[in-house]
Amino acid sequence: MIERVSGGIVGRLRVDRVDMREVDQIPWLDSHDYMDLIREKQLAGQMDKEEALACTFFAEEGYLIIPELIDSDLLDRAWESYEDFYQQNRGEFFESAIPEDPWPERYLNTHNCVPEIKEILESSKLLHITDMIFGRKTRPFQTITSHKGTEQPAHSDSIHMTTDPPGYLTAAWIAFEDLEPNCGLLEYYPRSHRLPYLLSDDVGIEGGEFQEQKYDVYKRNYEPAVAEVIAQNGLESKLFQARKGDVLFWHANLLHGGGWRRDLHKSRKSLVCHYFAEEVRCYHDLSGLPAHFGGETGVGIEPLFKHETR
Ligand SMILES: O=C(O)CCC(=O)C(=O)O
Ligand SMILES: [Fe+2]
Repeated sequence: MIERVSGGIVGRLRVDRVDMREVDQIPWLDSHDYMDLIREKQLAGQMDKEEALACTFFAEEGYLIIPELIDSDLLDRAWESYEDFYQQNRGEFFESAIPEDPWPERYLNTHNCVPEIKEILESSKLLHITDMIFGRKTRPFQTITSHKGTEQPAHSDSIHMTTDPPGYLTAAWIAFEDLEPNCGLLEYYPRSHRLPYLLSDDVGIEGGEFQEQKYDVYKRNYEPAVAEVIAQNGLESKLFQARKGDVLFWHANLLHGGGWRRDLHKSRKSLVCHYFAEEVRCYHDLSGLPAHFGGETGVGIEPLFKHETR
């Protein structure tokens, strides 16, 4: 369990900072003295001014947006290959349960089947930023490709992709097209990464329960607990109104999800790349099992999240 000390008030969000005794364990941008550490790197010529500003923003807000980071041409090639793959393997994809929804469900680890997706996952443009965020080398873990918004309720990825020490996960969310506001944009809660991690034990999910009940117990215990954290701390969300090639990186503990798909016909072509850092333990907190690197190739993701009519 990480010990935390209260660090003050920012808006209505209480800011917790990890205890200094853990500093050599935790990601450098999570430490109390991240400002000094960033300045030291800059003075040592290991980081330019733009990178220092990006690190400061990430440390404070828990996310970072880099416009047009991925080349349009690579995105077009990757999506074309993914579409071909989808057409040839439709049986592996879950189709939407909602008749008026024209889009298939998400697909896991597409990089194992579509070389251009692997090229994006492993691109130096992304890895340069994730290395910088971790202060360590990055270990690419997983990709999720989607034609549409997920409407996934707010969560921190640390319940799904956990590290010991905590915080050594980050994700890059990449838009393959200019997005329409009604498509169910990515929704995130700035600064929520500084709140305590909420893991299975904290929400009363017992060992073995996930194996038996799968996401029923997650929905019953975890999601309401996150909703309560949001309400209690008065967290306000932002929507990622992305244009093609824009990338949003989020912190291991930043709360996020998929916004309301007001117009089911609007696509939201996107890719999420999840990254761990090297030399940390990587596991799945809900089941207690080690993270499965390179595994579960090409698995269509069952629609876990019901479409909301608001
Ligand atoms: O794309 C979204 O709407 C959310 C995806 C997400 O939460 C994830 O991949 O970790
Ligand atoms: Fe997530």
